[in-house]
Amino acid sequence: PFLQNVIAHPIFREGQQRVSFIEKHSELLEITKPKNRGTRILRYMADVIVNGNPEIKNHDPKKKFQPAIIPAYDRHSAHTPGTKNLLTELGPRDFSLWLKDQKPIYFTDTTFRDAHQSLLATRVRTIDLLNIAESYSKSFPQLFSAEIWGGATFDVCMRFLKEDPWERLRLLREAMPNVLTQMLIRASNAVGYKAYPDNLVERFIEKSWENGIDIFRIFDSLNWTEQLEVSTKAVLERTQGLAEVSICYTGDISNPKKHPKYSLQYYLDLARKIEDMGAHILAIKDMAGLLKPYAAQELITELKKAVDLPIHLHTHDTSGVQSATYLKAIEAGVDVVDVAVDSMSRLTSQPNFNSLLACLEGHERENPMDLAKLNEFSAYWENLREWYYPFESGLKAGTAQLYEHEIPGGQYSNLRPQARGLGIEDKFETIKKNYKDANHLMGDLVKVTPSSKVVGDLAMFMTTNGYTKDDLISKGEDISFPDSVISFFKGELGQPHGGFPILFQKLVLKNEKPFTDRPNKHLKPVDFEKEFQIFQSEFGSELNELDFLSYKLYPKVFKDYLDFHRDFGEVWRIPSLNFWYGLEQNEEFMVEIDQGKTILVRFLNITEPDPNGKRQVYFKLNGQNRHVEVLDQS
Ligand code: 3PY
Ligand code: ZN
Repeated sequence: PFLQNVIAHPIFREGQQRVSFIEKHSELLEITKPKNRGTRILRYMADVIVNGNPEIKNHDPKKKFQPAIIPAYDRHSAHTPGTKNLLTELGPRDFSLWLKDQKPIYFTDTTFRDAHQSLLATRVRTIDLLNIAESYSKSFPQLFSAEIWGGATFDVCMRFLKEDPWERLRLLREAMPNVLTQMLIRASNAVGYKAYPDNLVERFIEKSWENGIDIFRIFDSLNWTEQLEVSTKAVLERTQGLAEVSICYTGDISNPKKHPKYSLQYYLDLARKIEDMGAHILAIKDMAGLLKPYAAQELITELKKAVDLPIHLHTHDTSGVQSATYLKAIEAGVDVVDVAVDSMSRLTSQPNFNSLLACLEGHERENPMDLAKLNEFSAYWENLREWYYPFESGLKAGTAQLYEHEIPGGQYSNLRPQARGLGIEDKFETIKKNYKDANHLMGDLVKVTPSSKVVGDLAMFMTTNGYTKDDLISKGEDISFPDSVISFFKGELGQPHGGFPILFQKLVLKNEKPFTDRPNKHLKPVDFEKEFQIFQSEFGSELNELDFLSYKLYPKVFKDYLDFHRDFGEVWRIPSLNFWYGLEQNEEFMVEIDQGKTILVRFLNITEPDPNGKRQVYFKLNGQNRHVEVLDQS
């Protein structure tokens, strides 16, 4: 390696300096360990060929996939300046004033995050997002923002995709420098399912900004403003990004008799509190798609009177009528709406971007864009979506059943695999009914991660044990409830609007005492300096602060990810069809293992298992024969 360093050095190659060359260039002695990237990729592929990807169940090996074609763009042209450039120029406060003054309707594209979280259980991999990111941001500089991060992506990246979420963020940011990037953050629960110490959430926000996030959509799963304040303050004080603070919408303001708890007044009061916190944008986060068209008209009209903030509307099209909600909201003056490229839209995802654009042609709030080009992106996603077919939820059409169960879009697509894991997929109808009953037992909650997960856990618990709502009440004293339900009733996610239902709370907690203040107050702050040192000595000095944050948010998931990464390397670079389904005999594929450095892998053949169950998998890597030994787990 030392000789290679010398020979590769530009000065040595040009032959300009021979005397004291080595003494003057101490970097020649820095011998980096060979990375064995190719070998690790072969190791992963051999394992998938022998044992399959553990995430893929019941794959039909005869299934044919079509290529996903990246819409053409000029690689050498600069990006047209967009909203990101404007934010840099104006700063967040003036940007917010600018937005409020705009007549055209603006669009946030959620395809890179919520759409696939809601349709494909968050499984879309970085490589498939990155492949079109530059083309997309060059084609649509008029976008308000692209939602690319946060929500469930952080966890799923590490847990199932074996990717580093921070790397995803940096890569997408680099590819989309002109439009605002957006993330979803669960206030004091950050991108997790429980409360974290305040200083951890604050540091997480700061690092998210430094690594590429512009808009922080902050929500609390119980709409508890005390929780929203910590994250909002962190965005205002530690970043130059936009604090977009959310009201989570539930119930139905157009039917106050059926839903007295969540009235128009409730939402207006929340909005005023959010404005007082110093938010730059108000989001209406309709995570289940319950906001009906005429309710949206009323809500937006009244919010516009109540607060001076621009309003950003988010919904899920589970009912099938949410484009009508957008039309009414647009006519009532909403500033931005969330949409997804058409082949990734509707059902539990966002309304259809392409169709909405077409419908608004000639409208006084039209924001013209190149629809034909957008349709090319839809074609990319249409074929790509099929690659992820094992993760589809099975929902075929919009459903009014939503108004009964109120399951958020992002949770719906996950509920079926969860049920499958518990062996109760055939009871999906009962699960939905139990979800509704669990919600009522828990006091009719705002249901969004993580409160929705608690309701889902109780529904699963009822289904696996055959309990009805009445059973839980009559036999509750003798029932050990799921941990997440106990934690919820202890107040560990905060205080719900209207308080806890006391009787059921007592049945769940038995003799434990709940607390009534912010759960984060009970958590010890992170001692960053000390804990980071311990982290590095335990896991490796090459790990950085971002790894440390991933670890603090998801200790076990991070440890597993790290072990996997050490064995198999940067698997995010493997094309998705090969990552999920392996390779056919004699099939080959290319992997860019570093910028401009590509390897060519061909799968040759595989031996029968030896008496110890081991198989040899033979490849050609850049023309050279290689083989990997794998234990057959079958
Ligand atoms: C999330 O928290 O991940 C959500 O998408 C909630 O709607
Ligand atoms: Zn959503």
